[in-house]
Amino acid sequence: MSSNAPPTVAEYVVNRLADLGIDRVFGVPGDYAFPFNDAIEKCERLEWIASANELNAAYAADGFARVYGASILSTTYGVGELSAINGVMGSKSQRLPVFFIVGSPSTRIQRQGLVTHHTLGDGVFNNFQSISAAACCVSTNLTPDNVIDEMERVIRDALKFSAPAYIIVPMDYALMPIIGTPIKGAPLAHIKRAKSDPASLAAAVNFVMGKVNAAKSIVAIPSNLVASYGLIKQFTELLDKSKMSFAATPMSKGVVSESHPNYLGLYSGITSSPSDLKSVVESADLVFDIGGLIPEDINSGNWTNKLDPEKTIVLGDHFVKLGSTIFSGIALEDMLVELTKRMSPVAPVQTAKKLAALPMVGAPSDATSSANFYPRLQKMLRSGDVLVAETGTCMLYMTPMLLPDGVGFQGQALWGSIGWATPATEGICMANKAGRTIVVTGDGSHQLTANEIGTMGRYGIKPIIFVLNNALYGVEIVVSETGWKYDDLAKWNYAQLPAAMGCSEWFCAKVSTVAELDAAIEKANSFDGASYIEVMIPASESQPVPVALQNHVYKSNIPN
Ligand SMILES: Cc1ncc(C[n+]2csc(CCOP(=O)(O)OP(=O)(O)O)c2C)c(N)n1
Ligand SMILES: [Mg+2]
Repeated sequence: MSSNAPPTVAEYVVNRLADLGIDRVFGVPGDYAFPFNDAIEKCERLEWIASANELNAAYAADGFARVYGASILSTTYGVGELSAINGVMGSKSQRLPVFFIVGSPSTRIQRQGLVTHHTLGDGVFNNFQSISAAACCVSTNLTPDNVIDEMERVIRDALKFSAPAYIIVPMDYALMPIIGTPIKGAPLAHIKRAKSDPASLAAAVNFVMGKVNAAKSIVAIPSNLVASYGLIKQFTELLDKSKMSFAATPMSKGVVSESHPNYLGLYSGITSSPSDLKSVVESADLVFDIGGLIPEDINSGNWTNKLDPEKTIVLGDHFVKLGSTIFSGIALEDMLVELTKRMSPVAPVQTAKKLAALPMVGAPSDATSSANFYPRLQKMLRSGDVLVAETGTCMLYMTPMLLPDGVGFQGQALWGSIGWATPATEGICMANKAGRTIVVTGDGSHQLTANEIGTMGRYGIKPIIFVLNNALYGVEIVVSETGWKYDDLAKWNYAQLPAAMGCSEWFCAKVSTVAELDAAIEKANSFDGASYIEVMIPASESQPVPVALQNHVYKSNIPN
């Protein structure tokens, strides 16, 4: 190809996405995707990150998008894309723009009806597209003459709805030159993702300010969408100007620093922390639900959030709503900016109880346990760190835990697919330039995706990984009863895994006493490299919760 030749479809796609400032692609190669694999490897702005499998790649892309704002995932047709689907669905639930590129059999093969690998042998080539597209908010089937327009549409919609985009390209089209004039895009930070109807915006701002001026007590609750849309700065400016008190939910924990002077704690119904935060939020004259809170069980204390719809203003992604009053065509960003201009300081609200650091317990010779592990985890965190929480018992301990200044938090409360945290940590660590990435995972979850450690070692990233070894799917016992063999795990030697996967420079330890845990944390804190610490947790901790609480949580409280 001479330097003046137009790019191929594959080259155009990857370069147009690199314009967004995304600097890597997570994936697994495959023959139908070779034009993309080649184009990515040739693109100086992109690095290929070879994940151990497509599900891991999707989780890693999810993690990267949580910090950078968008990411790229590349798989082959059928077998590759279907393996990635669970991870991409998780990104859809978390509202993350992941560009999901799939290479498919050439149109020449398709037109001849030839039976090829990665098909059902029926000569049908479009039966997986609807499955993959269901995990996305926009999808496209590219050709040389639609690729320029289609890439603009796909990028615009993925960013506007903050959700994955599916891009499928037959192999022969991927290798053809594009037809038309290429478009050079802007970096993500310079893109306004949604625009407002000016009249709707003005009316909504006036309406909201009327409610603000009539309220004596106001609480704001940001959702994860504030982070997904890249609006943390705008939201923080609103907090600083208005002095509004705010609470997080499990899904939005760590979006704004928990040491912010206006921070109240974690609002999740009867599991709120501090516990009186539930009544403080629910008795406020006005609540700003920023982004749209998701009333999912874990995010709402098993549906025990009781926000009065007549006192809760939802600043949605493209609307503003209070009760039956709805303003449509309003970008969340514009609303935050306009309210910041208009709002004066409001009276703070307060909880009687304050969140505090966990008490440091445990003598050096004590066996490691949840009681002595989490205070030490909390103490080791420092500004810039991102704490990643896997679904399972550790999530229950970490969501109420107060985070030190400037510490981020990532979990998957809504989608809750165990195994997510290990590869997501890879993506988060690669995007997080501010500090360390520290993950806590249960052993059962880790067994699903532990092979991504080899990829972490290969690319030289330096996460700190805690694997809690109770040899059980412990949380399942907590929510049901002991004795089922299906909750027992194969007994792995976790601390030996990194070495077996080629991570020869890693600091690895298995700790079963408090003294060993303290020594391992001290080493990880000072070690210039990745650390992997296997912490023994007694299986006896995972006892069933009292029947009354089980009934409350899992039976009586389930809405009809
Ligand atoms: C993909 C997937 N499969 C199954 C489940 C059901 N599940 C939820 S938590 C859990 C057990 C987690 O065990 P572990 O990671 O060891 O954490 P522990 O509670 O023991 O600390 C399982 C199997 C799930 N959430 N996601
Ligand atoms: Mg376990």
